[in-house]
Amino acid sequence: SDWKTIKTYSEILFERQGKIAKITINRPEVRNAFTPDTIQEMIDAFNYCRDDASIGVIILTGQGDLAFCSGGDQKVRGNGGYVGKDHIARLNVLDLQHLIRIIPKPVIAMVRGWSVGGGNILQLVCDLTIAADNAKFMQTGPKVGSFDAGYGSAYLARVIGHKRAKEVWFLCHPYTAEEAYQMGWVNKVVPLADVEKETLAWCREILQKSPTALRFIKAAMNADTDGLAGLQQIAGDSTMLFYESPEAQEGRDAYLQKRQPDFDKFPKFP
Ligand code: 1HA
Repeated sequence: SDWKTIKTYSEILFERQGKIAKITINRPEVRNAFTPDTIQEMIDAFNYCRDDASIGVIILTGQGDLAFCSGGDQKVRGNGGYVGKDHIARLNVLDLQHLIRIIPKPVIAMVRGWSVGGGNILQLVCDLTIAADNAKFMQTGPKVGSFDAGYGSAYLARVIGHKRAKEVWFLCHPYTAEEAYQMGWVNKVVPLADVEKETLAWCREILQKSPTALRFIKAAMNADTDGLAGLQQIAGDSTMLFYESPEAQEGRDAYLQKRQPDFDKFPKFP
């Protein structure tokens, strides 16, 4: 394929193809269950994508056809969270959910096979989801003694509706790709063999669009959902644009030159 490795990790793959980055959970022997180290590597890779101005869209996926991700690795589940190399019990997938939400570039989940538990919430918080026709979606928390009462519940209810979200969590049934599509849980279902081709086509269309426009649309939808934290994000984007203007630069320059700023020359639009 045309993918080139950006950086080598032990539990994920991190590749790019032009302006498209791809982060792949690479633990297929456990259906791509994640440990705190898997998550830490994903956080590192997403931060790389955030900083690299030449990356415009990010694909999140799992290795192989059997699973996108089966959630937290129950073999390393300790008593206060999941335990990685540093022996600290963590729920750091929550930090990753937040990072996927605030990263100002579209993130697309490409789902083959099982999308389960905390893995299914990663799929949920991605901006878009392209599912293979073999995809299956399921929450298991109430069966295995866990729950995600944050994005996993309240945001799920926004996406698929309250009745459906309660059903998903109370019954822990699996849902097919087609059922997920009917619920508005995923954007498109395609044959397994075509899922990467279709995801790349969506990426290429997105890359033709204004990155600032996309950034504000994502931030606005976050602001509506995330309250003050979402407002902070869209406010930060406004500050970023303002810093590029002569009006803001006059304020900075006047301060540095120890003179009064002259803001009169700037228009006061209606
Ligand atoms: O809820 C949270 C959080 C909440 C708040 C804050 C942070 C959170 C972080 C995480 C989570 C969670 O993710 S809780 C939910 C944890 N995940 C599960 O309960 C899913 C468990 N797995 C399954 O239900 C099934 O394996 C499967 C539907 C994904 C796939 O079934 P399949 O195709 O029949 O394969 P299976 O034979 O079951 O699995 C293949 C191998 O992968 C098995 O290992 P083996 O017997 O060959 O040694 C299986 O044990 C392993 N495996 C699969 N999923 C996991 C796993 N091992 C550890 N952890 C897993 N999640």
